[in-house]
Amino acid sequence: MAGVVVVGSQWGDEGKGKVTDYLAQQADLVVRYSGGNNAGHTIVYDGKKFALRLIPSGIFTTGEVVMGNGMVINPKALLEEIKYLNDAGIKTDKMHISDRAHIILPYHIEIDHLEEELRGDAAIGTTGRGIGPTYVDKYDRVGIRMGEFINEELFNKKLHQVVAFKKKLYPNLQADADAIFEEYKEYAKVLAPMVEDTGAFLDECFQAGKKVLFEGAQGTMLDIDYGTYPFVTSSNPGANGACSGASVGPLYFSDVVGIVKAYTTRVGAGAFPTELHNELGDQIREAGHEYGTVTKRPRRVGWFDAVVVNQSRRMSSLTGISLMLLDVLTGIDTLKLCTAYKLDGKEIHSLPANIEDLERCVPVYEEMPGWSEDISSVTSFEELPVNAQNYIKRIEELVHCPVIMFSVGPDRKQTIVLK
Ligand code: 2SA
Ligand code: MG
Repeated sequence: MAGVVVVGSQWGDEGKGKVTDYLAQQADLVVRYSGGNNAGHTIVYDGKKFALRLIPSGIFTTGEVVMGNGMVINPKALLEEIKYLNDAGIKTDKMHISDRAHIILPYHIEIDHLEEELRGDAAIGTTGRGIGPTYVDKYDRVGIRMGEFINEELFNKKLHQVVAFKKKLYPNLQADADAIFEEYKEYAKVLAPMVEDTGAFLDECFQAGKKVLFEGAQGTMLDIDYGTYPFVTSSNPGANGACSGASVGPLYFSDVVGIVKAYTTRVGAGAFPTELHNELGDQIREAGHEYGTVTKRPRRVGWFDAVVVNQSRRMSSLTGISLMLLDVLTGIDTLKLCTAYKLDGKEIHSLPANIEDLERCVPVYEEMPGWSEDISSVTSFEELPVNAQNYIKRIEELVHCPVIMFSVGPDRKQTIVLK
């Protein structure tokens, strides 16, 4: 089958946008299946830097994209993003939006902020885009889906019902159903022609032999089921989410590419065993421009954690790894790789379920000599300094997965394909 999935295999921001953009050259269309405008995918196209939140990064290459039912879509943000692309001369006329995707409305954003405030010290550090509350509504069966949204009468009725219901739960909620309706019904009119049963559309594409790329958002450690709960997002960013989030079966996928940084980062709160709280961490943050695409928050930085990536390999059945930002490690004398954790004196090789236990885990490190040569213009594995080659080989061994690509800079030609 011709489906390939690209998944973030740490805590997000591994460079999925770049790899998707690259792999999209061999695809006919690109599908997003989870999350919403909490994602921030950066792509350099035609020498210009673009940041996308909702629209699949493949838009630059295939032109044809699908936003699956597993996504939560803020209609206003989507229209802003469409305009942003159109103003730059990028067409968005082949966009398919699932009639089953849930929409984010102003009260979801209000509740996101309200709940983060209420959590106090236990705040998750969400992106504040209303993601969690929209997924809550989906599972609570009070969500509004795209198919209803584009039916003015249905939308009006449901919106008033839901806002009344929410106001009973959150007495301080400011949301005004009439005002939301007046504003959002106009957005619905513009989006309506793009809304359809995308599961059926994808099936037609597969039947016709088209090559489909599935673009993950966030990363597997932010998975609601298998991530570092409760410091996670409210969806399944891994390949596991591609089936339910795009309404296709597991046999549609032939390859799953895990996107992995040569080190580790995360934004938001939550345990991070290999985090660096020193100058070296600051140095890597600056060299890697490690700031949130959406929120501009500085990302927390740490050593490569093979326990995390190995767990992601297991969760998503990774068939290959794309190792990103290798150039950022240039100039560091000694590199450390975390091979296991020590918990209560015992060595463990997977993440414990309870965050309290993960917080107590002490990384077990292996050291490797670094390299000082500029690697930003290498075009093959063989051109890399031998220490960089060894670093890649050791990662392959530790996570039981071949490195099929690596990247030494933001440009398309700085992506080197190995296998
Ligand atoms: P949310 O808003 O409910 O999904 O937040 C819950 C947790 O998920 C994390 N999260 C992310 N982590 C990394 N990158 C993300 N996307 C943006 C980016 C983030 C940004 O690409 O840079 O701009 O700040 C992303 N989205 C959600 C979040 O930090 C919480 O830990
Ligand atoms: Mg990102």
